Amino acid sequence: QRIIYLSSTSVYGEDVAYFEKISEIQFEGEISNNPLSFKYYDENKIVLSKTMKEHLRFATCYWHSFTWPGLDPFGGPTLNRPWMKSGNTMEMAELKLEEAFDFFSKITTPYFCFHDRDISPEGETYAETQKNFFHIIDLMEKKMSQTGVKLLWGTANAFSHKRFMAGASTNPDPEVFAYAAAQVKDCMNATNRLGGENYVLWGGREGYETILNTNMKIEMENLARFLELVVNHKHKIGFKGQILLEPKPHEPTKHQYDFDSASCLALIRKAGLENEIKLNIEVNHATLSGHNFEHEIAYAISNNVLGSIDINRGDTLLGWDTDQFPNNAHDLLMPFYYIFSNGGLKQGGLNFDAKIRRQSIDPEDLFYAHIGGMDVAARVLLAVEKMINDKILPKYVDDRYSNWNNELGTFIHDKNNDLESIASKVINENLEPKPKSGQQELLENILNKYL
Ligand code: XUL
Ligand code: CO
Repeated sequence: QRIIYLSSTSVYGEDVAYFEKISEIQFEGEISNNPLSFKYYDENKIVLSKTMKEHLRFATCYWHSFTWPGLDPFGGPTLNRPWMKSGNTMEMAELKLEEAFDFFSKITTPYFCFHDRDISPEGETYAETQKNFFHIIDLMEKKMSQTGVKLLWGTANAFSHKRFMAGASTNPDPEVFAYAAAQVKDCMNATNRLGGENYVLWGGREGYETILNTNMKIEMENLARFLELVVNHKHKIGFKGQILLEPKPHEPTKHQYDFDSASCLALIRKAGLENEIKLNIEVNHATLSGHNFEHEIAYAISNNVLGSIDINRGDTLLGWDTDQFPNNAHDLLMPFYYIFSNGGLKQGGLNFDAKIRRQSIDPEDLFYAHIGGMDVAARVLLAVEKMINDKILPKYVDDRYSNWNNELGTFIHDKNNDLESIASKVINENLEPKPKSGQQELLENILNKYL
């Protein structure tokens, strides 16, 4: 009943199902030369009093790994996969589900993530689209209980179809808003049924191309209204997961209202939902916004809105969202230090919102990509454990701010005091601040020791 895959490479000379020749990936340690093994990710290893599996909460994503066919703006599909052979049909959706769960089980990410349109095709009408979707959700529910793979989050794709070309909730046409609302309602219900731990909203086209045709006030009010509807629905259906907003500065639209963590928090506050919505922060979106990942993480943690992570990597020489698998330990060290010294990922996780390169056309390539990402994250977690136990960084930082616990700091924070009483202290006490070294180079040298 499975469609047979004829591989392009010599390894696959015979007819096989796509991942048939690959078995479950095992931890073999640094000494192993087997490229299909983990060198650092040992899911049962205890780090900072939990297992690696419990800390890192990896998820494989459905879209880049099973739906994207290897397109770029100049060329067509390169990934010759059996579930893409005869178009976007229900038969193909069922095969895709089969192969995706085979992969999830073999790569051993405990979670996965999906968009509604990744798992099932659109029909002629929304009613038909909905029927397709819930048919696959029924099968997915069975697959999840057979394999034990869990859902980190679901989300709706309200950006690919041409009806969304001018946005979803920020569209000038309320019919498009209603259409997106219908999709999000169904996808939230499905996520709830599957025991999803979060529900993500990525704006996609919630922005604009030119102010010439745009009423920004209406668009932003409608976006806030959408967030309110989502939160109300969450409570109505008793969904226990977190609602997360995912920042991205541009691409596809030029200006996005959800530009970065700070702009997303402003939107959440505009809707009065600061106790209801957190953030799903993506590495490559952080760098596209002109920040780095650690800034976005630190901003979210400082404002108590860190929800989950889309883990990937950009390319410093290319100015777009390359969504590569993470493999640079240095880039992850401070973000992970911040996350794991502040309580960890909790209900969130590390979702591989990452794709293999167009030329990576063999079944093994998807494994190498995930293995590399899981190993680098595990390696950084081990380094972070040492950093936390050594307590060197907090010593410097705490010392730098320690005067805020003294008399002047307390005086400034005391609401009974005002600008005049603070200013008069400068004259009466003859205050003359003494500059102190920020010690950046010293701290950078300390950090290097952990890699
Ligand atoms: C797009 C992106 C999305 C979201 C979910 O750049 O990151 O895949 O994560 O819609
Ligand atoms: Co993402």
